[in-house]
Amino acid sequence: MDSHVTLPTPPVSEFSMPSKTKLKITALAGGVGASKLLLGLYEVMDPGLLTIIVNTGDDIVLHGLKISPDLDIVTYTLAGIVDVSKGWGFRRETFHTLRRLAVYGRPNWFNLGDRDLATHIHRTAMLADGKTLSQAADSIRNALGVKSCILPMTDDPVPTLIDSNEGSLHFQEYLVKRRAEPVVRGIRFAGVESAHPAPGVLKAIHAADRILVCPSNPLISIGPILAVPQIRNQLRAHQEKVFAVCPIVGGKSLKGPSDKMLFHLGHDPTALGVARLYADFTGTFVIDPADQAQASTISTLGMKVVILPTVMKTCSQKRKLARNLLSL
Ligand code: FO1
Repeated sequence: MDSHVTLPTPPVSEFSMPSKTKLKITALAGGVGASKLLLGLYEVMDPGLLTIIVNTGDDIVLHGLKISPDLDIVTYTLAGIVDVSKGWGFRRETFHTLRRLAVYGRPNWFNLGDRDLATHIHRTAMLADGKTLSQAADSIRNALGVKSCILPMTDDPVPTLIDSNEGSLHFQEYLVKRRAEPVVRGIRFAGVESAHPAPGVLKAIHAADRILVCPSNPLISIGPILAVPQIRNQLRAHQEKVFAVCPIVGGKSLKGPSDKMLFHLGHDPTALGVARLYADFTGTFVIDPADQAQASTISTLGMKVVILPTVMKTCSQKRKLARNLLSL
């Protein structure tokens, strides 16, 4: 076994650590997969010390409204109002407005609930008043009582476009309207070359005691964040503080179509395949015990490897992974 590989640690018990840690944490996040770990962190640490940099490549304008799914998923999850079974939208949501919109012939493949629409109307109105996406995100998280700082990766529009066997599709068209069925041939983040990191993003990376890359899709959730100029370099400059949690376990995605996308784009749909994508800016790569056999190969990429249970089905598993990551 390579000296860089850390064997499975004894699980941190609910009682073996102080309940709150004073580490300043900055997390890079997509939507549903990331929110599981973020909720664990929110519950075991001082939430005021947590800053989350969120993917906005999934953002889309529908019915004239600016929708920011990953920002909202993270915010609703930490506010305790998310529909836990779906991982997005409000719990006990209704869809009367969407049905009325369909009467006017408007597309209704993207399920915007009645309560959720208030968020999009508020954000769109703020943008129309000359405010930024960051200011809108801050207003929403404050109003919903979320104590952590939630930052979009950029205030500039950077829509993720999927080049597929069915042509170029907006990411939400690919994922929701076409149910991730098209074969992915390429991914683009339109306009990313001229995008700027949102205010506070580079500082949050610099000032953090630890940077966590959540178990999100490396190509279309973490990928857009890394593609914003300066962010990847800033992470490289703080590589020893970067801990990435692998979103692939036993060759399968924890959530969504990551495995399929990795495969179609010529990457290994394995922990090692993800490790290769992160090796230039990650100090420690966290894999599940199911992938222990890949640990020594991953460590040859120059990262430390830590083996921890990363599957989070229950609240206790979310808190346990969060505690384990804070205690490394
Ligand atoms: N995901 C779906 O699979 N179907 C939907 O109709 C849908 C609507 C939706 C509305 C608001 C929102 O914030 C998220 C929504 N999502 C929906 C989730 C979203 O498409 C993706 O999971 C993320 O963009 C990927 O993180």
